[in-house]
Amino acid sequence: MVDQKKNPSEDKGDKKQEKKEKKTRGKKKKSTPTLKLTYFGGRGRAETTRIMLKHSEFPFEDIRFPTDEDASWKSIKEEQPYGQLPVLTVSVGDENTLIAQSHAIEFYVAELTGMNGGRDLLDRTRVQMISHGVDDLYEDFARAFWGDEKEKGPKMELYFANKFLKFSGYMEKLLKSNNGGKGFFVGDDVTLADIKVYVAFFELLAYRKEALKDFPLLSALVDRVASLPNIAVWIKERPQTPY
Ligand SMILES: N[C@@H](CCC(=O)N[C@@H](CS)C(=O)NCC(=O)O)C(=O)O
Repeated sequence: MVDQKKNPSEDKGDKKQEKKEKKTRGKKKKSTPTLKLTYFGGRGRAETTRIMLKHSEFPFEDIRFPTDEDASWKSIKEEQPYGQLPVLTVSVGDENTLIAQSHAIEFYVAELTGMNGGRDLLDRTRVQMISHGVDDLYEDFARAFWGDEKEKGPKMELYFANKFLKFSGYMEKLLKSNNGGKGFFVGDDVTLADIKVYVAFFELLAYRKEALKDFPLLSALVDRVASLPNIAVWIKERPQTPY
């Protein structure tokens, strides 16, 4: 090909193109959000999000107030969307957006990190179905755990003999329906659904070690999630807290 000299208008065109590319490059950089996750000392309602971020190596600030009695927490409480934590501060350029409600935060981070079940709408919906199922499985446990100390024992017995067994049975079956239960809940990769299952069962097993003895697939899934390299590191290094 002949190497032709550029005429001045071509030169201008090149410069315009260069400018445009610079602008776009700038924008692309700006649109990667910076994240700050604010919560209290424990795992609680922030841990699913923390684990997804750790697994995906997405950097974030992990801000923790020691308790909800903390004076610094109280001083910013009313600035939060619902006066509660967790809150995820998403910063893009100079703009900060506060996202409250743990489920909304989990959804956003799952989308951001590609842990939402991929492009298929049905798979993404199944991720939501499993995640909401975990909430159903866990809520009575949490109520008993945080409730009246005197009623805790009998309430837990009732819970583990009924709702826990029923829901773990459903979960085991759902897990089995994907790749025979040897992988994850949805598709071929770990998603928000598996992380939620892991987080809930971590707490349940801390209370009752043998809880999953009749649910071998679920039990293996919990171990599988805990063994994913970045998650294994996080479990080891995260603050050791009672809940
Ligand atoms: N539905 C909300 C509940 C949030 C919530 O109950 N947060 C508690 C801590 S787990 C809280 O902020 N308590 C302190 C306060 O209300 O001052 C969510 O899932 O994020």
